[in-house]
Amino acid sequence: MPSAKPALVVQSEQPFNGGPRVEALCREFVTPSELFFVRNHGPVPEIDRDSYRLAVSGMVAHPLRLSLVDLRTRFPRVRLQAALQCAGNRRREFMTIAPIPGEIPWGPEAIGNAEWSGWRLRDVLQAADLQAGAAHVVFTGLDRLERGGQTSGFGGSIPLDKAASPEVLVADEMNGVPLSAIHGFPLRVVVPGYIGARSVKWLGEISLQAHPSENYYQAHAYKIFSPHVRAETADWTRGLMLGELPVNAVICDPADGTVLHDRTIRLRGYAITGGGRRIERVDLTADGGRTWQQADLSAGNDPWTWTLFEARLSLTPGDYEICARARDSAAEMQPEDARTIWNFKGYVNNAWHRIRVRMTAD
Ligand SMILES: Nc1nc2c(c(=O)[nH]1)N[C@H]1C(S)=C(S)[C@@H](COP(=O)(O)O)O[C@H]1N2
Ligand SMILES: [Mo]
Repeated sequence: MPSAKPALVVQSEQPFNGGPRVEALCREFVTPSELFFVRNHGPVPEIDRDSYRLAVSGMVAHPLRLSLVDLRTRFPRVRLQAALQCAGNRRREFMTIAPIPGEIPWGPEAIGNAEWSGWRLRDVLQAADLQAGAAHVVFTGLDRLERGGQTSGFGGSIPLDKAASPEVLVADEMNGVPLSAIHGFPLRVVVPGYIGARSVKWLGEISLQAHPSENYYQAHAYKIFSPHVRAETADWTRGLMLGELPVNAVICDPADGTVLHDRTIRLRGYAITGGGRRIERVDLTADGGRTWQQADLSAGNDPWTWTLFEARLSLTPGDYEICARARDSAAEMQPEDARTIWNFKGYVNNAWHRIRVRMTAD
């Protein structure tokens, strides 16, 4: 669907994948829907609102089949601002270290911060009455993806304790209007603080089980390995399933490679972390980490949204590499060197973010 999002830089048309220009990304705290990145693994399914039912099954005493009207009448509506970040955000920087074939070369634009509305997942789970031993909540989408001769929906799971947290939603609205087809109409999961892949779109089924999802995108993809492991040598049973996001900060404006004339440079960007932690500070350096300047943070400092930052640096003429790094409320910091966290699928790059700028003498 080529015209789905004209404001996005397209990574692929089929399936549609794209994100905004990085400079446009953090101008507003709530990302306008037309600038919200899109990550699809297959074609966008067409779903009829009236015949749609959400199945809740597996280790539950009362399996459910819920229409959109059932959801509206049985559960209290909640609204929540939260960021979604793809595990592949900032993969392009990893690709300059060693090739990562077959994956989308995302810059830092595979992230957005929206206002979601819908119902608490825990309210829906409570209505289904969980059986003892249920430990993972498995989501399956209604998209049809081909993998090794088999067709199935995109899927993944989260541990039950996360699923029971109040911030995890089954959402039908994004930024005050019903979800667009491309963002998951009529219903998607929103799992703040986790990699975007767990926020399953076009949600068809929620299933309770004792172990994580066997879906390809939980059991195989979205696993992380040490830097020396390659696709050919990976023992997939030993890869770690990704869940919570690490602390990360990105300079959005100015863009990498900008030539500047004023002696003061205004930097703006975003920071995000996982696990219900908060961003405590973002620091910037123009001298390779010898001295750091603390940025101003946007108000709110909510654990599930992103935090925007802004700083002014005074620079004499010359070429600079400016780096950003954040620190969160669990005293987590970002690694300096992306090579120490490189992995062959290119996931969760949270190394110091670096841009090069030139300050001219005129
Ligand atoms: N059914 C389904 N859900 C999905 C996906 C998908 O391809 N199919 N992509 C996932 C990934 S990897 C991400 S990062 C987010 C992206 O959500 P967005 O396209 O609304 O930004 O959706 C997730 N949910
Ligand atoms: Mo993703």
